[in-house]
Amino acid sequence: MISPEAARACTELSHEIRRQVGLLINRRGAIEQVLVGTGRELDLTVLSGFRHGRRFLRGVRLVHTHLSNEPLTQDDLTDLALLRLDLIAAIGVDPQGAPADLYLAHIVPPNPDGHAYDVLEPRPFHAFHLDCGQFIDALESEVAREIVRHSVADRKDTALLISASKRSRLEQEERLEELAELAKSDDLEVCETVVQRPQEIHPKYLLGSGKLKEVVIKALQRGADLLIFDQDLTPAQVRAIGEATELRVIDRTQLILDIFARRAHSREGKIQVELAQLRYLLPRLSERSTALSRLGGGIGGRGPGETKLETDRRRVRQRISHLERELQAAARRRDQRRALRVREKIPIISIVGYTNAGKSTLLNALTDSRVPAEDRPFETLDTSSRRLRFPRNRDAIITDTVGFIRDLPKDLMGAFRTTLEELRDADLLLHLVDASAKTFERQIEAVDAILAELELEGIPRVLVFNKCDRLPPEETEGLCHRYGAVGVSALRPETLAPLIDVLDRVLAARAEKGDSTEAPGRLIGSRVGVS
Ligand SMILES: Nc1nc2c(ncn2[C@@H]2O[C@H](COP(=O)(O)OP(=O)(O)OP(=O)(O)O)[C@@H](O)[C@H]2O)c(=O)[nH]1
Ligand SMILES: [Mg+2]
Repeated sequence: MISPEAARACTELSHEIRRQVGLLINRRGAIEQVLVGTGRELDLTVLSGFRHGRRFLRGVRLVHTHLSNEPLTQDDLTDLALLRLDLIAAIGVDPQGAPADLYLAHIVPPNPDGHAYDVLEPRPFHAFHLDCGQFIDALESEVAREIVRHSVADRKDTALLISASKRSRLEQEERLEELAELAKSDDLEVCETVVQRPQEIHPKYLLGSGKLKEVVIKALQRGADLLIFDQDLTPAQVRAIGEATELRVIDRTQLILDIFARRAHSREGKIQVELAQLRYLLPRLSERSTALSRLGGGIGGRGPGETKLETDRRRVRQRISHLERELQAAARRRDQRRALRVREKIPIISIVGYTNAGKSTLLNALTDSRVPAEDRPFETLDTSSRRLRFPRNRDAIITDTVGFIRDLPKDLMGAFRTTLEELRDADLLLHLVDASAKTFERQIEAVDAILAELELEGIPRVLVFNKCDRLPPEETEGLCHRYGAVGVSALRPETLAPLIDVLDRVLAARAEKGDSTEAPGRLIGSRVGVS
């Protein structure tokens, strides 16, 4: 650990000055730093200069004195885990200033019980013998093995979810549940959630620094490599939190962008997602470049980094305008299709609703189609249109489109504007709600808000509760009554008749108003026999 002479020198000095004395010792056994603290603690901020490099443990151990021969404190253990020290030891000081007991703790590899460290039984200093070099080498390889085993076993990134906001705890927890769904949908493992409701939001880290420590320790215990914040982070916050925790940091917007990038299949969908990603990236590039330009250097005071970032930014902007032009071209093609439909006077029903409400399932049930439907958010990004047969030679087109979510990221909303604007063509909006969702009321509000933002309030709307098979019939009835809505289960075609009836009546009324020569038809889903 340390030689009896060195230990004695420390305890005597401590005894004399009534302060803790600490030694940071590297793997070769050399003393890197001597620290002097208060009577109760040491300030370890100097350690932020020591990087881990590729190793898991930091490569230095801390041996320090405890004036009243007291055991390791919670702060000591927090420092151990947070700074990933090779180990931490306290040598108690006896009343004469000589070494008394030795207290030792070390980090343990990620484990199912979620223990971050192991605290050994205290022993008299002189009775304690440990070959530190060997011990730390063994520990390091064990940790490395466990980490590799973890990552090979599931191959998934593990995320820790965080919410720091002034909203109520309940609301934060609801939002974290949604965030967890999003994370799973992005193929991430969620190991833990952390909620903070601070008086004041910490401008640099969002979380208070105590909470941030807790986060790092939890991440360590559970083998998390990614932090996902429910709140939007500024580029500076992402950087600061990343540096303080040495973990990857993203926010909800970035997570949603990532899901969209995975799911975009059509050419237009891909363009829209790439646009959103570039728009998200652009301010972050400039933020990095100011940081780099401060580092300065280079001829004429312009660092090479900045020049590169200038080029990066220019390239990003060029790509953005290129993609925007492509989108406009696609929009023109769509306008032509629209003109055709208007000439044919085919009414359009658009299914809108919160993501995962069952929109694609309903489209499939009504038209006997095979649009992919999956129990995860943002399964659908591309608009699908299908024909619904009316009797007396009348048709309707029914469309299914990208789902909504609360606080839809601005960049996404912008990029998906063309898709969303297609909703303007609708003669009827079918607002589908997952009645079994705990937060369905807030989901309705979120959808209404987005429809208002898209200025679609003028289009007749039918509210439909889906997944009613999951509720007792009385509850469905009560809900429908309260909201003036129709209840269905898209998985059970036999429940769709009342909905078809309502759609029929609304469209018929609209047809009469718009074109009185046309007889109101009865809308029939091809799969659902309506007598
Ligand atoms: N129990 C039950 N599950 C349903 C019902 N309708 C849809 N689901 C399920 O809900 C999940 C989501 O359905 P989707 O049709 O993909 O939902 P969506 O609204 O299109 O979702 P996004 O495209 O991701 O926005 C799927 O697992 C469906 O099987 C229903 O009436 N009852
Ligand atoms: Mg869908």
